[in-house]
Amino acid sequence: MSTEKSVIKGTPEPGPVPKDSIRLYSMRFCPYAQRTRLVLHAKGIKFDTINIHLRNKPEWFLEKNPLGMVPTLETPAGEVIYESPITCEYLDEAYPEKKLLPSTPFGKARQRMMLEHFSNVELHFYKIPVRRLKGEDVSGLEAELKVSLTKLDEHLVKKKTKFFDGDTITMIDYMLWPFFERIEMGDLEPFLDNTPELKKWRAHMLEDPAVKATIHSVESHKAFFKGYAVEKPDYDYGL
Ligand SMILES: N[C@@H](CCC(=O)N[C@@H](CS)C(=O)NCC(=O)O)C(=O)O
Repeated sequence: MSTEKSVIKGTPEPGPVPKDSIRLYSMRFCPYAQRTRLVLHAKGIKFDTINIHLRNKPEWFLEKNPLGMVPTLETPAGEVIYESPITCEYLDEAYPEKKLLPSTPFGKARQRMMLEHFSNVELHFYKIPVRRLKGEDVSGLEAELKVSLTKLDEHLVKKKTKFFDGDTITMIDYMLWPFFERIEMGDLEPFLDNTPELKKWRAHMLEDPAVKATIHSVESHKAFFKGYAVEKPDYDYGL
């Protein structure tokens, strides 16, 4: 079973997850759910998707994940996994072909540390444009984002590689990508003017098949954001 339109309270619970598959509860414009979608595509995992209406959630979804958040994965055995980095690590371990995380403990720790640092500013990609629309002062948030993007750029300069952990794409690239896909959504492109390596990384990412499979156009992101910013998100925009 797979749905595109988001399901609401009162929608019957979907049947069990087929044995050779995994299920993703998602929302089409969620950057966190996109992380999981990127990993599912990159690893060629068979999955179905159920999009949840996050303002009118089905009761059975809240029973599976009391936090009521996407991404949430469900396995054929009825195991439920949530929090985007955890879902992605789970997939990398449960489907060992084409590993996305490094094999050494330090390699894994290095990527997790990078993600942890980025998590302090990831929501700035939303907060800055929302607050700008409300006419609020965003100079503090802008300064924080600038520092963080400069650090990412410096990392790429030092490493001299196409991606964050080498010349091939790995988990950390997929964890960061959804926010950079949305840079035009919030008119944040000027932030890349002083980070040329990050700009190049973005161009390399756009060539990746998993990115291509999960991307929304700038126009769609902008249209979704317009509703989101005034607390009227249209989860089914474009369908
Ligand atoms: N820390 C979570 C964040 C996920 C998240 O914020 N998802 C949003 C949609 S983009 C959500 O499910 N919101 C529903 C709610 O808060 O009720 C993760 O990494 O998975």
